[in-house]
Amino acid sequence: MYSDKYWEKEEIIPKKELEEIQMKRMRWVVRNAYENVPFYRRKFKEAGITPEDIKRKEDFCKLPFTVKEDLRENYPFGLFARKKEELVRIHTSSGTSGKPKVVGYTREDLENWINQVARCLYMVGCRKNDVFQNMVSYNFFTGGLGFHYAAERIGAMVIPSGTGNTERQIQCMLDFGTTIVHATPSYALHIKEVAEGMCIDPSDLGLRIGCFGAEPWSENTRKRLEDAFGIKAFDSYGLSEMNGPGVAFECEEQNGLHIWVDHYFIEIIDPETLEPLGEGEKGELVLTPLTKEALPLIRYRTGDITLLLEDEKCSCGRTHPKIHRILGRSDDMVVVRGINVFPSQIENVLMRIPEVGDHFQVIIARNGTLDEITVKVESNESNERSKNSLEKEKIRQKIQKELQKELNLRTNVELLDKGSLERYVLKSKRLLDLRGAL
Ligand code: DLL
Repeated sequence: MYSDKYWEKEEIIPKKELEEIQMKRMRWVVRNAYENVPFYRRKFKEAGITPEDIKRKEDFCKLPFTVKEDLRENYPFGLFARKKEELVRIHTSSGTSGKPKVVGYTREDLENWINQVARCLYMVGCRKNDVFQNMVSYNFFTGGLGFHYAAERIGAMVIPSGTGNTERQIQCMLDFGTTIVHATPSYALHIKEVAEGMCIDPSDLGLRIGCFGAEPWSENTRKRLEDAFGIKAFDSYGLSEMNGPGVAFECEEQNGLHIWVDHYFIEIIDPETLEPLGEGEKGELVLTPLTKEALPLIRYRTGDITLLLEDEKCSCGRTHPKIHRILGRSDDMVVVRGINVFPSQIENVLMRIPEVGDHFQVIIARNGTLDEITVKVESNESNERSKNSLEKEKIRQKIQKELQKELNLRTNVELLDKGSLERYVLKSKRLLDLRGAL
């Protein structure tokens, strides 16, 4: 351990030194891909470049992009730069269609990854005497083992409770003295509800810190979680193709996520023109892992929309840049009557309305030639205590008005009783686009 405040000295090295490390690693990663992955050798040839052409940072944009389809088409191990016998683990990530993406790790890759996630956990205050309850899936998903080994490395006591069986999760918190939880934000909201159903005030569970991620969530959801559990809630970002969790994480400022640029080279591009965008411009995040031996993905298009925040010195002392919380995925963004809408925008509006419960669903359908958005949203009251229909109609109209203000779009709002919508233990599915299904 480096000091009381930081897990690794690399978190605070001067920017200039960071850039030098990046350049050195970039050249290594390009060579690793070119020499060991026939797919990249072919792509480089097609682009008319060799690893020797990559000398400076500016040269990097000559390199071809890698997309999710490339992983699927080369299923299972076609993009690996190491032989199977050198790998010590694989994970998979299933999308909405086709074959899952398979990602692999050498021993060195795992070492790096564990330290990256440990960096994140240490940054938000996880220490040796903490009890860390890991409420995400351990099956194939990177979130389970990724956090598990990192919390162990710090020396915290890990409860590998996985997903589901919510009442038992709550009992574990009480019996074992959990201080830090890790879950998707939507599952955390569900835990809150189940605890209340067990007549337990979530703030009496004794939790201190929540690490939430793996799906988009909003500032207002953070507020709800922090208020209900009496915790500090931190946003955690990552993706299987870049090891898993641990790519970017909030620090105590809770104002943007530090992205570890000694391990990832980052770019933000316009997803339509593929042109690079500058600081403060919203676009698609493109990542190149700089230390991964087994799977050197070059300029990987994540599909995630964010922006690079202004390069001010963070009060936590870390020198790594920050990105805005993920606004949504480019394939989650729906264009309705010419207007771009992200489900996370809708979430942010709903979660600031006190009469609204924690769960909602967005349905897009075509009515004749016109696209319609329906927002099904639960009230914060249970069936028995429901308001009369006049009061309900007033709330419904209020929600509709707030959404219209934010989205510039009229939506149909249906106010449902608490408990009407499906609950998810891992990633929630809040957007249902029925337009293609017609
Ligand atoms: O979700 C890795 C992870 C595990 C991250 C645990 C955080 C915590 P995948 O299943 O491959 O990996 O999904 C990656 O999830 O491209 C984003 O679209 C989305 N995502 C992940 N974290 C966030 C976040 C893991 N904090 C995909 N906010 C990514 C918004 C997120 N979206």
